[in-house]
Amino acid sequence: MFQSTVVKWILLYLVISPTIFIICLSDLHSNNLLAAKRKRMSERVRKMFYHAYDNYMMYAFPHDELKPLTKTFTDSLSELGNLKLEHLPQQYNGSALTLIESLSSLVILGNYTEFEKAIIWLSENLSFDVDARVNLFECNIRVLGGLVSAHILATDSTNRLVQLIYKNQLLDLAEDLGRRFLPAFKTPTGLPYAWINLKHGVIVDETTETSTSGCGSLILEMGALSRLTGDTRFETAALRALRKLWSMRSSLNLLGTTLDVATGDWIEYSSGIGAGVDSFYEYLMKAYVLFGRDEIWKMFQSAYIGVQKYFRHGPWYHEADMRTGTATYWQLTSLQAFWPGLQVLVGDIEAANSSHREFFKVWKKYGVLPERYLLDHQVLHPTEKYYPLRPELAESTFYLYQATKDPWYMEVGESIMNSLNAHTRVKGGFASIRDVTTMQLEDHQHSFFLAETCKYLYLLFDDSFLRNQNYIFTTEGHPLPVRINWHEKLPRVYNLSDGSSIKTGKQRKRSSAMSLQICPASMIHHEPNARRLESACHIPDTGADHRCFSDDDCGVDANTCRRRSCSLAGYCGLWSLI
Ligand code: DMJ
Repeated sequence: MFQSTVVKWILLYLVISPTIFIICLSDLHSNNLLAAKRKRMSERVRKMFYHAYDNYMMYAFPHDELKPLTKTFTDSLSELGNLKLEHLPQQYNGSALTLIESLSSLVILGNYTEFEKAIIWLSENLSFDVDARVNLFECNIRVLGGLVSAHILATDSTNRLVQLIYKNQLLDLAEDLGRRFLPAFKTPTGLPYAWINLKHGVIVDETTETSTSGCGSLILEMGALSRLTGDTRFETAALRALRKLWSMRSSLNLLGTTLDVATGDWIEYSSGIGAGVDSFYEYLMKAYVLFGRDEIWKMFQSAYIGVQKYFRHGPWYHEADMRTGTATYWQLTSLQAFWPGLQVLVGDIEAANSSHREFFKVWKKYGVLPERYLLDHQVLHPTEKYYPLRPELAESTFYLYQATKDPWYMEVGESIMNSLNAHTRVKGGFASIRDVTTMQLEDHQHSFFLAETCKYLYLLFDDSFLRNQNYIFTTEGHPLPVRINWHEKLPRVYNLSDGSSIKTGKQRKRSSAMSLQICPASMIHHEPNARRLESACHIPDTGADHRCFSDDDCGVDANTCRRRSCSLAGYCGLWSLI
């Protein structure tokens, strides 16, 4: 009896062990295949970046942006925010905008030689004492953000710079620019003018109209500048504007799209998560991650709930009147595609995934994402049929891949890359698309193609840059490290015993800002019986439309690990905080 049991076990062992071995081998094999694919894909993105960069350097530098069809340039800094570039000034000859926007991407690609060369050139040649009327928001996210981020990357502990004895030249330039911004905030409300002349300040009879994103998305760059220089005026001005803006919200915690900085009155009451508002939400969440202010976290929570409650319809987001919450425009705008990425930071992974899928379907339908798409009729907007090489879908794809490690997102990235190469790549760089129905091109390579589109695609396939440091990315894709000494109050996950930095020496973990700050949930969605792996801190999304019915559906908050509850509107959250 005993002997026959032993024989059975031995036989079982002989059958099972090779099977396990084969399974392990095939796992290993598919992991290797995946790694090889990631490598191949990242090399393809690298080539795309350099095709755009080299052509800019050849035909446009030191002007602002490349015109890839005619192989010439445009000094667009003074017209950013106006895609038509109608009123370019005569006496302005560019600020090497695309080079500034490329700095952090060069570091992420590991090209420190070019990074250093660019720093030397900018240190010796860049001046903001120019008679150019610039859009404060655009100049802040592209130029100030580009310089501040590059300064940090030039001075962190990685010793990237070899030849140069770096003496904070980029920070000096950033500080000079920041000072030129300050007159814009001298309004009765503290809300900044949308436009400022870099040499002369606010011009006479300047328009007092601005947008919510225009005055509510300055805190990351100006806050970082204050932390780096010790001059608190930048952060104070940006924070004051943000507080004022927030005080103008409706009882539904909604904001409008445009407003008057002199009176603090709303001009356009309809708003959504796209153009004119988008980065306002993004900066609340990211400012909390970067500076750890509870005040901003509370603003974000209320604002986020407002969005989910009044703008969301299944996976889509329409616009609504801030006073009543009544739906106004049923339109997808391509800028909205950043939202799933933000939701990953929040921890709403399933909601992020469902919206991302819809955006990608529209991308597939047209080959790229049109600027505006009418949701109620599922057709293109009659005039806004363009695609100016925007990054938002790639950005969300990167965040979702980081959160889930689902290889499906790599397929999305590959498909985005294929479309860009098929439709927008020309001999002289990458051109925007004027009309997605004809794929007729526009002679403009926007600087955000290098700052964001290529960067997010690259990070999707090669995230080694994120391994040893937690970063948040500004709305223009410039990384800012999450530092303990910038934090008013650290979320518990950051509180390490040595107190010297977020992660040092042996305590270093292979995780990013978002996986520490937010719940690292992973799931495999494309299978019929989706398998879900959740961390202890995950916020479960409930039901097909992500709404909860009872507190039990809500799980635990990713930041505090406190139990969440179900709101009257059916959303999970830390409601006692609000
Ligand atoms: C970028 O300049 C920034 O992402 C901004 O917030 C809005 N979108 C453009 C690119 O589409």
